[in-house]
Amino acid sequence: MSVLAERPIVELILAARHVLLLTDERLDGDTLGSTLGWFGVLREMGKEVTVYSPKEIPEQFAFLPNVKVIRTDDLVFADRTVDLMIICDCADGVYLQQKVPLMPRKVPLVMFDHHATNPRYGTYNVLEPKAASTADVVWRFMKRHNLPLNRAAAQSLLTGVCTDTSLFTTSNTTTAAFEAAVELTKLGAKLNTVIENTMMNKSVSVLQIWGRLFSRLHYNKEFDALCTVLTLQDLAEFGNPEVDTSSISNFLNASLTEAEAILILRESDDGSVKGSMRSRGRDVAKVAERYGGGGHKLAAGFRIAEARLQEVEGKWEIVKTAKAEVDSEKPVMRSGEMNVNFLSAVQP
Ligand SMILES: [Mn+2]
Repeated sequence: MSVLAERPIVELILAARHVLLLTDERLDGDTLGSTLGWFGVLREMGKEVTVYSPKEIPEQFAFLPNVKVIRTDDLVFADRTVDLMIICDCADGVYLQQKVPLMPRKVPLVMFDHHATNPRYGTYNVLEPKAASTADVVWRFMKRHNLPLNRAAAQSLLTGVCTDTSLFTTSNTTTAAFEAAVELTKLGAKLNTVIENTMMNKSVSVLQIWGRLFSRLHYNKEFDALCTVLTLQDLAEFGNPEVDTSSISNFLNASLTEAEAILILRESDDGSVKGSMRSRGRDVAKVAERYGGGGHKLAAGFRIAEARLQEVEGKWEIVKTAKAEVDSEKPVMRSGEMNVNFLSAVQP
């Protein structure tokens, strides 16, 4: 988008008195970093700013500046003074369909993102599908329009750039992402703070779970992917530590060259099974979309509701739970569309 084409967005931001910032449901360094980057800039501009997340913030992001201002209660949507919404790094905006009707009046939504599958659901959309992170999309926008970046905002944005590129190791890492990182560092953002808090600081129990997942790795010929699984029972055995599956799939994708794709299936305490996919070439977003998910060509995910993982004769399968079977009118898994066995077999 040109500077001129973005003028209406800048006018909205300049005129806004109370901005509601929104994260994605899937909380990662990029959605939080981009959102808190906006928080710093908008506060610097003297605006009232409320930040909302549909989920509680994982402990690993406690280091982010201003993270404590993030609210998770729906009351934020009842506030009459909100006159602008900004959402960052949210590929579909689906959760907003429940939240926007709670608002007392119509408020424009500006969306910043880099997911190629994004349907441009905002009133205004700044979408760069080739960008390595939403954080660097946001940084370029702020730079183009001379918005006042401070050190706290820079630290948040740098976190987004670093985490979405696994510290500049993924193939989606662009020159523009490096440029953003250099400029943000000049503003006082610390790279080592990001590394220590996102790549390092693993507890013994988390590494033991990583070990269990590694021990289950299996090359799946039909899918041409390395697969592994994580069950709720595994987590319980190690005292239910917070485990970030995407960092495991990033690590495996960066470390293993035997397969083109990585798939981690994980039971979630909401009764679903989540799939986290990474690829070195093949378009895994297309695969994820078949299962109701989405993402990027090389990094995508999906969620299968009312399901769990089960080992049957040495093979892991996604099985429907009783609730789903009762509601047979609406099958969770449609046969033909969802051949789960070939995706989840993890034993030779
Ligand atoms: Mn992102």
